[in-house]
Amino acid sequence: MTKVVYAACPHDCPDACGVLITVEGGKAVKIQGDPVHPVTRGFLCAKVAKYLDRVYSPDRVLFPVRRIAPKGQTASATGQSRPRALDSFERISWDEALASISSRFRQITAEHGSEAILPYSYGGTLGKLNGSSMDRRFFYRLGASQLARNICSEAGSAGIKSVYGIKLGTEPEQFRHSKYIIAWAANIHGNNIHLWPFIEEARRNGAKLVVVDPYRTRTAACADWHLPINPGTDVALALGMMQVIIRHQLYDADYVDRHTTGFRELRAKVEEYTPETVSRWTGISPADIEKLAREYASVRPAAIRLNYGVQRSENGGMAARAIAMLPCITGSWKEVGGGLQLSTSGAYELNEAALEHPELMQASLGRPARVINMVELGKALNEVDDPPVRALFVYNSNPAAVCPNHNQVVRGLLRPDLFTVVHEQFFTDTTDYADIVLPATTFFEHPELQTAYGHYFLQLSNQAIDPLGECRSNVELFRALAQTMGFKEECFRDSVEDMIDQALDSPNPRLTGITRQRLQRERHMRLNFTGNGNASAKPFLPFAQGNFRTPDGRARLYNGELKALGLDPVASFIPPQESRHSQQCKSFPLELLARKADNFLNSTFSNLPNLQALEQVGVLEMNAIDAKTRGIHNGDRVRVFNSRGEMELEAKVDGRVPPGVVAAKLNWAKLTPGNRNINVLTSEKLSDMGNSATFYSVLVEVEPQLPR
Ligand SMILES: Nc1nc2c(c(=O)[nH]1)N[C@H]1C(S)=C(S)[C@@H](COP(=O)(O)OP(=O)(O)OC[C@H]3O[C@@H](n4cnc5c(=O)[nH]c(N)nc54)[C@H](O)[C@@H]3O)O[C@H]1N2
Ligand SMILES: Nc1nc2c(c(=O)[nH]1)N[C@H]1C(S)=C(S)[C@@H](COP(=O)(O)OP(=O)(O)OC[C@H]3O[C@@H](n4cnc5c(=O)[nH]c(N)nc54)[C@H](O)[C@@H]3O)O[C@H]1N2
Ligand SMILES: [Mo]
Repeated sequence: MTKVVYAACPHDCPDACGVLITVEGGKAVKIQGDPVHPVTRGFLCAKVAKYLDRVYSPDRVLFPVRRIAPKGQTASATGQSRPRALDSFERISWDEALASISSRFRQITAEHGSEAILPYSYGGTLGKLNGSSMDRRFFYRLGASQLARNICSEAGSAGIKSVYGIKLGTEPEQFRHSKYIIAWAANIHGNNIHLWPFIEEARRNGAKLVVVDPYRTRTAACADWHLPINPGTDVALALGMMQVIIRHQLYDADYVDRHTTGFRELRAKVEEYTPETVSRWTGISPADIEKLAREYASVRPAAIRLNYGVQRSENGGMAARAIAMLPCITGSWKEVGGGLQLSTSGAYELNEAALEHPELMQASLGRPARVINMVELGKALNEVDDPPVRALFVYNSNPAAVCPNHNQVVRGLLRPDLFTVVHEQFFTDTTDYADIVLPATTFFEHPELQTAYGHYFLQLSNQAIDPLGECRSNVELFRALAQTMGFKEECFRDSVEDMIDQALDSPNPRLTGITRQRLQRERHMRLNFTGNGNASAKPFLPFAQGNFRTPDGRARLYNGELKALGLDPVASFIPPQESRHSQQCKSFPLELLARKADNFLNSTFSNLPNLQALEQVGVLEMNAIDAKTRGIHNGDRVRVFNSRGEMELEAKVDGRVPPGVVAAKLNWAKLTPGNRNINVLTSEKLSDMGNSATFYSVLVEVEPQLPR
């Protein structure tokens, strides 16, 4: 029996692909991109194209286990994580696992209160059900601490919303009509590959592609123009561009007049951001700033693909804010192929309250539980005392790899009095510190409702195969745990179908006509932008007629609310403390980009041999000038360090980074030579807006490592 099952890739990527899984005799034998999906267009990224190797990997966690050895790292750099990881555990049944978790939770609640329990989850799956439904109900009902999920995008979200009031942007399909495209901190080839064919189509029709990124990504290498900007200086560049645009009267006075507020204040503000001044901060010549601004404002239509790289910086909120103003002053929102995309996620507005039941927290605790920012896990585990965190429940995340200030995180995870449960598909860096590990399904093994943050389709993902071993989905796990804890509320018995219906039951007019039954038949459905039940293929131009989600419907070039945060209500450039522009750079003069790998997804996929073969790990990319002044040659072992940590890497002098900048990749710590990952160097410092992580504001020094 052969069947083809329609599913949607739930990984943390803007593309949210439609996939077809061929199943023979209960086993998945083939995966391909859905040729009918207007954004997937029949192809998959290198990672998901090889997904059968992930699902059927011999390293999967297949049954619950309990720790029988001291906590700590279990694998060597040779990459064999599973056999040694399993040595530290013994197999137990699901019933035993659930019973011991609930008895520990009851005991901790009795001794310290329920807020001593902390859930920890992020982007393992972005599926609405397995990402944020039954799990949230469970932890609200328990009265656990709340987690501020700010490790990725909150600075950019706050920046964009401070201007538009909502996260909407240009549809990927419209980029084919652009004549000028700026990929701003957007590694399209690596992180958003399904946008690339639209850009290629635009270029065949004469469009120019400009990349603003300190690092020479594959995208930058094939662009028409690469501007390697100094990290953390994008606010200055955007304000400088607006200075040029306003000075040359290249702005759209009619659009500005009708659809924005604060242009007068903006005009006054940008006066000080002359190309000469901006050049000193950004490292981009005054002539290039002038040229970029003039071309952007006069070649029509012009689109900006802004991505989250720009906001992993101390001033990341302000950066997103300043860049978001550009299409508002040029009026580029009016044109098909114009505008800007950071994220499309604001369009869905599913019924989150019905999925998550936040009122359960009030019922059990009588007040909102305290909030712990996931970026500050190290601090939470080592310093918080009111009450201390005594239990950590990790799912959809690998904090021992992805969290900043890794050494501090590991110190916390090693605490013998911390009870740690990890629900996972693999024995990751984090399971090395778990008391109990529970086996999780992949998206082949459970049904799901899928949104996106890089397009406007909603998808229903079907289950293709039975769960492997004793794997359970997040939904099933938290449903079972709620029963074991004796939670009686009806919502803990909801089925997947119930929850999909609840999610779709929302007043959002863009969901008009979209039902579970139709999604089942049609696989993917574009959100309904006409407001009636009839889907239309017309381009969606979110702000062509204004319609910003602000109190007066106008884009806020001046936003008084920013004053409460101590920020400039228009925008202004404040150099990051960890940058070449600060005092700290006397001791640690190099700016580190602790980047993602093109062939991994954050730390996911980094344990799979077929993807490891595509990525060189354990290297520090350096500019020839910085290498030479330190007596370092290509291939030398080097020590990279700052006040938080150090690691040994191999120097790679490859022309990808400008002087003053070094770069390295995120990877599992236990699979990195030296057993440490790049987050030993990153900091828990939060961004200016949104309290987000600052992975790209990091100073380090590098020295040759003498052979031992
Ligand atoms: N293959 C792959 N795809 C992914 C991911 C992955 O790990 N691998 N991760 C997924 C996730 S979680 C996310 S959030 C998205 C993120 O997608 P992106 O936002 O594209 O994420 P980053 O790779 O963090 O940053 C993009 C680029 O910003 C550059 N950059 C760093 N600092 C600055 C700066 O100060 N100014 C400017 N102009 N550029 C800067 C970096 O060098 C990088 O090339 O991608 C998703 N897709
Ligand atoms: N140095 C540095 N650090 C970074 C970044 C960076 O650019 N540089 N990027 C940051 C960003 S943007 C992000 S979004 C975060 C990402 O942080 P995380 O969301 O923690 O990302 P992953 O490393 O992908 O880990 C997700 C884990 O979830 C598991 N998983 C997948 N599906 C399921 C499921 O259905 N159920 C359960 N229970 N588990 C599942 C996977 O096996 C994987 O181990 O990392 C951040 N950390
Ligand atoms: Mo992310």
